[in-house]
Amino acid sequence: MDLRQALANVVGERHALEDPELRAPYERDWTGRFGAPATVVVRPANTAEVAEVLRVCGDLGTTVVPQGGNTGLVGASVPRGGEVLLSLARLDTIGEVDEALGQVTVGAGATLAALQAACRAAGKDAGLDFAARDSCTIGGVVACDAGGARALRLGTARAHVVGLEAVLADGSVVSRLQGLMKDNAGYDLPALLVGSEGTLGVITAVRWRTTALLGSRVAALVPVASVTAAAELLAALRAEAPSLDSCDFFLDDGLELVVAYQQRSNPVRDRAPVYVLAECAARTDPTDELAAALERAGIDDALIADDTTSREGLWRLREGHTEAINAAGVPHKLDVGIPLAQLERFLEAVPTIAAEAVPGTRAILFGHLGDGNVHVNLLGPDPNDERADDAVLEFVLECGGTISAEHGVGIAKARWLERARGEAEVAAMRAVKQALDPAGLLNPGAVLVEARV
Ligand code: 2HG
Ligand code: ZN
Repeated sequence: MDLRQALANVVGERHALEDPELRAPYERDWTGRFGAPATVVVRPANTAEVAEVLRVCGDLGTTVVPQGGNTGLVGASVPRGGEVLLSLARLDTIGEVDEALGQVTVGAGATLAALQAACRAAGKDAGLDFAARDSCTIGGVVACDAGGARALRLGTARAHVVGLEAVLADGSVVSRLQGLMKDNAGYDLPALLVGSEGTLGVITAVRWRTTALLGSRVAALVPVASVTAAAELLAALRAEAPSLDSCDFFLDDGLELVVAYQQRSNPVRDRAPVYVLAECAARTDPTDELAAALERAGIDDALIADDTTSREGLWRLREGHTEAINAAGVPHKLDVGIPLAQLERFLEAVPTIAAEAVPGTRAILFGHLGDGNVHVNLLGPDPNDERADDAVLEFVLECGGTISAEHGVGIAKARWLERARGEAEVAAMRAVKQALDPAGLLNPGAVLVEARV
């Protein structure tokens, strides 16, 4: 029996897609930089079908790329060519929120926005948020340990995972969905699977820890003269505003690009090299806390937004960067983490470093100030020309930073993992991969280059 038919027998004819037109949306990533044809796209309906799909692929020796909402930015969730593309989109059920425990079981294919809505309906908060909320799915969010703006207060996806269910490469199912907060019996397999980018197992469901719903929010967009001034503002916010929920930044050229793309008038009158977008959230109005922090930092020209519409208007300036950049070309995306003390040096040097590596390269820099998480977007180099990426990543390591903060390593940065983590750590990672996926079935080439399995 051929592969497609064997898979169709598991998931049903309608959910084993061979037609190139039907496969196409699963085969190219959001930026347009990564992707290749899959042999077949399979859309199982539940964990048992996922397990059977992996067994069939194992028997026939076919590699598998798991995919959630296809919003990944490092090429980890689209085919490299010839794999089975395993879409988790149909595993989208969200259980009832257990109000006493503050937990909910959510299928890998449920979107972050759907989880947020379910939590809100139960008087809770999902505690995680970022621009891809309407398309990204919880399995992918956990598989790459996504972060977003609120990570500064509530942590990355990892902090919200009480337990999870996953199918391992041999088709066996491991499950910790009971929601036991204290359960240290044996190795913490769920923790190992968080951030493993589909290379160690396929996450099918997550037991999610909700947070308190803080109904009162206020945001401030603050133009500042330098990154040093931005860091001083961050310190003042931390000192004066325990309600600080997020603290992002962008630069003036990014603002111009976004405003032009969104065809709106620039709401910022006092132009500056750097803009900080800070938001406070509390049960009672946090405006006074925010005002006290701004005063302590000597700021009197902030744009304050204390209603939902104006807050969303400010956030569109920050979150709109990704779409505006995509409209300008196929970006090389380097999601990196930089120690705050090195941030000024980093942001100043990167445009020159990138342009020296590939003349004409344009660098657009923005991100999450509170975490030192910088999204370096490079426009200009061909999709396969990695000279500018390499030069920037080299500088990241020189600054004592990390090559991946919240998007994952994927295939985009796998080459860099050993430089970043060192030989011993990568050898241990290979040993884990070898133990859990000895045939190298799952997401080959992601995280570990040529995993010698
Ligand atoms: C964000 O913070 C996302 O908006 C995407 O992590 C970043 O487009 C990017 O580089
Ligand atoms: Zn981000």
